[in-house]
Amino acid sequence: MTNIESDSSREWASQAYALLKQKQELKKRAEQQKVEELKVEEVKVEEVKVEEVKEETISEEQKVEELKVEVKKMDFSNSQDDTEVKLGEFDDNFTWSAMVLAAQGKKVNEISIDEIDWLSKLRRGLEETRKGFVSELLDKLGDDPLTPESLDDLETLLIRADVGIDSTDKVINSLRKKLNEEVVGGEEGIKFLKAELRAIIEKPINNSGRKILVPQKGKLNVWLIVGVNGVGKTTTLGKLAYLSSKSNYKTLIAAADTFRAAAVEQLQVWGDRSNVDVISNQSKNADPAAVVFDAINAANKRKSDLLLVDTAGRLQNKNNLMDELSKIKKIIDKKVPDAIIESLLVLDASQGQNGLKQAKSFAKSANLSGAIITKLDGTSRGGVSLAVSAEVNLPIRFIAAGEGIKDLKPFNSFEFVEALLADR
Ligand SMILES: Nc1nc2c(ncn2[C@@H]2O[C@H](COP(=O)(O)OP(=O)(O)OP(=O)(O)O)[C@@H](O)[C@H]2O)c(=O)[nH]1
Ligand SMILES: [Mg+2]
Repeated sequence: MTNIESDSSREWASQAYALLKQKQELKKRAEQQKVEELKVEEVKVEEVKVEEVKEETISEEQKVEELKVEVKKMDFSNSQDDTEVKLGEFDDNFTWSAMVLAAQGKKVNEISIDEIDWLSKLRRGLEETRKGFVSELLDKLGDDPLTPESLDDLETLLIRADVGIDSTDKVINSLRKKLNEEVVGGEEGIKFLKAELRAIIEKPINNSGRKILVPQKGKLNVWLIVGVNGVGKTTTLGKLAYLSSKSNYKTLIAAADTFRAAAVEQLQVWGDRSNVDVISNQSKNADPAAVVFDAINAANKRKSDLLLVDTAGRLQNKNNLMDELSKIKKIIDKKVPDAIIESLLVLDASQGQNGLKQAKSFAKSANLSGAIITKLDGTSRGGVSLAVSAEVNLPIRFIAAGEGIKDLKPFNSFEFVEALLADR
């Protein structure tokens, strides 16, 4: 399905591209018209002002200069939308992304620039993982039918890509079984491999009973963002705040990492960008549980749907870290017993097997309900997502492939596996 060589696929993608281009043009024209209207208004106002100050000593010339500067400023602020995504080239990236969307049942006129942009980023992000895994795999498999030897090669490659022993065993065993029953061609082998990888990732998601994680309406949802230092907790929280407020959930942020220097300021920047308030306590050595206490009060008062809690990753040792988390949970249970609590572990994909260790250790003590994989851009260890699913039984809820506010999306196993094996 993602065979971008096929003529009909290209034709389909080219139609989607033309439609998007048309939409973008229309939007641009509408915006330009608005700016023109504003300019006319501004000039009228300035003309009145000029009339009024005619008696004064300011020369007409000076006034025109000031007016020019004003108009310039206005143009700048109008075009300043750091979240706007522009349509790129009609290239291989576009075609591939459009095909992945089509394979999931999207119609040609339902595709958005945002989706294309994200898929291109994900595909690009997983390039390093692919280089050390898929390209070699394809060379080994070639177009010939699979052999027991090629399965041994595949096994080594999967382990090297941080997929983990358990999940590798599962994949290899089912491939071996299939191979014993019939001849499996290279192309078919890849198809089968994709399905197996998807099944591994989807298992904990299906077990959880919820395909995607969204705040449940009518209740306070509290999402604790946990993980060791530097994995991307605060950044992830900022992106989640944007996603959630854009989706019309009343959102609030609790700055409960009171240990890290400037953590509140860092959160405030993200809060400002998505128009979400941050509840914090600026005093030195503030108690994280007390911040959460205040934040719950605020959330109740405002009838918030979602409270996002940033937590510390830098405590002296693991026990302190877990104690802090359980104190926070106790406060929530006590104050809002019917709140829906999600403990989401943030894992930095580039840490590979180390990330897996963190997941295992947090899963034991922190009662996790899901994982968020960050920094999938530019790492060769994206395969660790599979190990987290298979070995820790954690549903992956979101993934991030960049530092921008839009570089985090709900996890989609189909898209992830297609991006991982994008060369075929
Ligand atoms: N390339 C890339 N960088 C990321 C991503 N997510 C976070 N980062 C970067 O990772 C660094 C650490 O991010 P933070 O959000 O401060 O991490 P943290 O877990 O809150 O760190 P502490 O609060 O110090 O424990 C920052 O430079 C982020 O910009 C991502 O998906 N891709
Ligand atoms: Mg932080």
